[in-house]
Amino acid sequence: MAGTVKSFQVNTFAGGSLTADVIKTVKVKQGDLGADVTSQTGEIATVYAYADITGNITSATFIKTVASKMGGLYGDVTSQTGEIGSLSVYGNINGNIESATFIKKIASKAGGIGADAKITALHGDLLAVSTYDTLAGKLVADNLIKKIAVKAGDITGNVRAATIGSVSAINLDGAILSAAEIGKVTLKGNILDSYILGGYDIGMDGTFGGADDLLQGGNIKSVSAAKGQFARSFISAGYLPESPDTIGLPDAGQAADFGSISKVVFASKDPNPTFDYGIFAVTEIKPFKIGKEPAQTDGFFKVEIVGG
Ligand SMILES: [Ca+2]
Repeated sequence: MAGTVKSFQVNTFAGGSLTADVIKTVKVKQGDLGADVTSQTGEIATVYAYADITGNITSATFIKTVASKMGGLYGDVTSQTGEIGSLSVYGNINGNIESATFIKKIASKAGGIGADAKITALHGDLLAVSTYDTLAGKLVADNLIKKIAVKAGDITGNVRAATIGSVSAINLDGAILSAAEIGKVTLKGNILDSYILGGYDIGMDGTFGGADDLLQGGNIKSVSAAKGQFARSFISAGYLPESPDTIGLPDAGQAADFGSISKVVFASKDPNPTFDYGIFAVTEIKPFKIGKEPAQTDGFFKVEIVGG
């Protein structure tokens, strides 16, 4: 279809495709949106489905709003030259979301982000990500990720940005947070099998390894799991610790020029550790306590200034 689709309203739109130069509004009032929605020269302003979105949404420029009232996202959402404004669904996010520039808001009211989903802001910020349940996929932004809020689940996936503002969840469990500047990380539960890396950049692939990894200086402002346990995990600034996951990476055990950690809080540490873990920084680790005891190196648990 050439030209502009101003308003396309149907009760259900289970398959096929809708393609036009510009698409203003697609509204599926009762069922799933299973069709692919594609704009070829301009934007896609609004896509709404009552239930699941299972088709792919692809805009030649930007996408303003994608919403599902009672369903999840199972297709991919791509803006090829512009931003993605708001993407909000009720259920799980299991598709990939990629913006050529920035993303303002990603939200799941009752679900989480699946392990195979990757959300990418290629040249800009990913401002706000909020979910009810676990964030298992990857979040990567070229610049800032301002806020990640997981209300009742864990973070088990990987997050990469130049700066991460605030992160909150129940547990960090098998997670990687990677940014030159990491602000405030707050857990209601535990920090298990995870990496909070201020300075070690896992790159836009959102995972350890590959040509996009880079060791540089970095800072971590605050990591708090006030009632939780810290086990088999690493809070590290300007340094890539050696661990079962980092063995074989060229920078494992290497330090950059600087790295500081301002605040760490947790209630207890791993009672049965089997490899070195802990808190590492190049420049400074502000003194902190575990329970009533000053935190210090104790067997496999390390509190260490490294490099230099
Ligand atoms: Ca990588």
